[in-house]
Amino acid sequence: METEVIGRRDFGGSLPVDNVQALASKNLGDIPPRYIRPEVEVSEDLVDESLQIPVIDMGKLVSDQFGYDDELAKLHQACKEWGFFQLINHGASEAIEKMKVVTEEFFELPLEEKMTCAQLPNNIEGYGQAFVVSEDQKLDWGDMLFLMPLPVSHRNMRFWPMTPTSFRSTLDEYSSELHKVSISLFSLMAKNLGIDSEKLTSLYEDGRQGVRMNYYPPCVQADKVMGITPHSDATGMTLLIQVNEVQGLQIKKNHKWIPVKPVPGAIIINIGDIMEIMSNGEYSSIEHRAVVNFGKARLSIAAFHSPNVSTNIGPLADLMRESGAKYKTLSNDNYVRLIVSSKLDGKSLLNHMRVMQ
Ligand SMILES: O=C(O)CCC(=O)C(=O)O
Repeated sequence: METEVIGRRDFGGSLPVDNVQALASKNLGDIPPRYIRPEVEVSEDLVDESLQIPVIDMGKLVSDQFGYDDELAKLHQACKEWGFFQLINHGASEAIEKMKVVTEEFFELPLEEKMTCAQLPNNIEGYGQAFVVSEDQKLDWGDMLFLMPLPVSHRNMRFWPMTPTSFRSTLDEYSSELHKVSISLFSLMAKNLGIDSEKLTSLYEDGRQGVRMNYYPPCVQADKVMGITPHSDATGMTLLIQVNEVQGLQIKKNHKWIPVKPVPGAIIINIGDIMEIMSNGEYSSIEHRAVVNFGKARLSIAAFHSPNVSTNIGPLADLMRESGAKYKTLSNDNYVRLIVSSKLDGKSLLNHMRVMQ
């Protein structure tokens, strides 16, 4: 059931499940069957290490720079053909480095301390897991802390850690720096799509931002578990940071899983379902997953950017004149409700939104 809390809406939550970091620390020989994913072994053969996602240089995308036109075209290509790219020279490095430190410090706290930020029933924010909708669903080998820093007026400080002491101010700065990067990218994408930049950026200026900090503990059966189930992001655009040196992100291309090798200092950007819908299919949101390491914990931080709460989710009018609408339009509330009530399952959410032609 939905509840309204000082202008902020709670759209439902996830069923409570065991803490994976605590489970991993017991060093069990065999892990509980709910985490065993037969499909991981099958898909091992389908990993292709030969390709890498494009790298886009934001330094060249400041107008009138030498190389601007070529880089803009490269960005368009990356959004159409990959839905994923790494962004360098983005100007947010300082905030990112600080955020990495407080995120690691938070997950190193004793469980009781982390649990002061635990999720509550019917709420997606806090420390716990997301997208668990039934008691027999297979589980991911990871814990998360999910917070919604934007809009500022909707922040629920109840879930924001007080330890480490700089966590809150660091997340505040991180949130605003990454929001700025996202707006610059939306503006460039609008240009590439042939629409007035304002028409896209105005939807995101006071939009929603969710930050999901992921902790994937090491696992003795790492080849049989999944850190995060294959999914595309239901939001507009995601800015992802790998916190430590342990790799694990894989994206699907040509029916194969491509491991992403993060460029030091880069932000990994991906197009979300909302951007695929708004661009009327010109850009693609891409299925991705995170695999787990045998010996080391992996940490990542995903910042999801969505339009403001009054924006309906559907193709932009300027982009459906020629081909008609390839996706339905839903109110923002109904779209969010659809996300929260679904389990992660590839691009299944987008399939609900497609108009059969
Ligand atoms: O950990 C990663 O690299 C991916 C995280 C992710 O896909 C998510 O948080 O939605």
